[in-house]
Amino acid sequence: MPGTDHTHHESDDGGGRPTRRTAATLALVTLGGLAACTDTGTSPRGSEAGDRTSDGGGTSTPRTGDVEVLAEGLEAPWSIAFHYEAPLITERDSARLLERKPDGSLRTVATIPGVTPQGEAGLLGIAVRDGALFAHSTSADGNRIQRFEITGDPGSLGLGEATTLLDGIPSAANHNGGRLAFGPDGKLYATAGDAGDRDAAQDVDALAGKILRLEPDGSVPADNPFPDSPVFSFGHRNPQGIAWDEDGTMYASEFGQDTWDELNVIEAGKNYGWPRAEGIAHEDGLVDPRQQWHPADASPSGLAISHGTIHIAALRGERLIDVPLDDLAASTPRLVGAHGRLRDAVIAPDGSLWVLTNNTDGRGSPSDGDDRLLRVSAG
Ligand SMILES: [Ca+2]
Repeated sequence: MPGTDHTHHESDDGGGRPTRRTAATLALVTLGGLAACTDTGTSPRGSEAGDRTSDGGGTSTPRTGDVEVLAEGLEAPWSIAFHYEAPLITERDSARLLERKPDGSLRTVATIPGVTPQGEAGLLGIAVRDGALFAHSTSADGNRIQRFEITGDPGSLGLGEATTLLDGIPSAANHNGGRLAFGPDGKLYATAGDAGDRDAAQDVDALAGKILRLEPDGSVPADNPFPDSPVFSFGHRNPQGIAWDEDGTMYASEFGQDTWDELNVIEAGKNYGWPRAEGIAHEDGLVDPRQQWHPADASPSGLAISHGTIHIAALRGERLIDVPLDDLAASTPRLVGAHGRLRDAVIAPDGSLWVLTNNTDGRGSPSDGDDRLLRVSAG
């Protein structure tokens, strides 16, 4: 990869292992693995939040401020999706697909075959539609999008054989994209990083540095902007979050190089600038981001939209960034530093906001398996 483009990778951008990890967080680790927090008024989490509430009935998860810990013991988790009510979680490096069981514990549904994790590559985004799992992962031959039938019932889910819908998406240890989501149009969207080949982002014949759009069977939609191409938008560096509002407008987060991370409104066939521009450039022919942040304050990965607000999970910024849909140039940071790096944000079937932490990857230290799945108040 270009020697000039190594300054802002998602996983080395924090400058080392977090040191502000709280005593309460360390206490959480001692809880041991995958135990759920569904049963008790004796949680050691009490020290983490002065305003922890107790329902007294033993039925709710202990609260830590406006955050509930739904699962812990995760290792480099990347994406959440729901099969009906059942939450599914990917782990990037282990290539495991996990299920959060109704009792709150985690079990392995399957290990996705043929995944070759390296740096930011591995098992990445997932989406679920009509009883099938769609997974974006890295193989020895690049990133691919695969479909698997989901079998069984919640608590004992399984996966059928893989059907590869698209492969040969350029992959790399950095700028590897990886998000996957269904749009309101029923199409499957995927984000592809430039994989270290920045010029590929401007080449509409290349799959790197793009947002891609497929039919659920992997074919190219007839109304894609470039004939017979899955390319939907181009000029992206490393987009990792996509979601739509109720009007069908598409939003995407993107890692900048070392100056500006971006929030973009995505439209078919448009050029989002990279590498000609990073952030707002006012150049003819390029679509500017609607908001930009310095990487230290953001490094945005997954995003979700509910109740008129875009919620962005930020890695290096170690926060949730809330952006109101009616003012895309505004933002409110939340949970700053409280849970470390955040990787994904999704809206659960009940409308609540779920977030994955991301403190166990890319630090060059032994894995603690102490990443967590959180439920966060909407605002
Ligand atoms: Ca841009």
